[in-house]
Amino acid sequence: MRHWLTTHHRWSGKFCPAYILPHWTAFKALVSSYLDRLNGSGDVDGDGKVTAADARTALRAAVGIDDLNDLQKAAADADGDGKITAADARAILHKSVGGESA
Ligand SMILES: [Ca+2]
Ligand SMILES: [Ca+2]
Repeated sequence: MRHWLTTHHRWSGKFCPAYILPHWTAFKALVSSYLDRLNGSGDVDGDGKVTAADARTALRAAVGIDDLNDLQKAAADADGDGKITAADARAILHKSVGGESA
């Protein structure tokens, strides 16, 4: 999984406060599980529900009207191909009305 938690390849580790280290693994696991839940979830606006508004936002991004931040892009990419397209918007809309995502 590609993400921003990977440390820099030249990171020495010597400036990391010792009291953080015992919690770092747990923190990384927490963030990873959050990102896994988010990826392709369709909840583009992050309100915890998948609705037609999420589909509309994804469609606006697909046609270039709106820019999404990285978290929104991850949520909007319903089919996981790395791009936001009309197919993702359709899948989100389908999910919002109770169907399974594509
Ligand atoms: Ca939403
Ligand atoms: Ca996609």
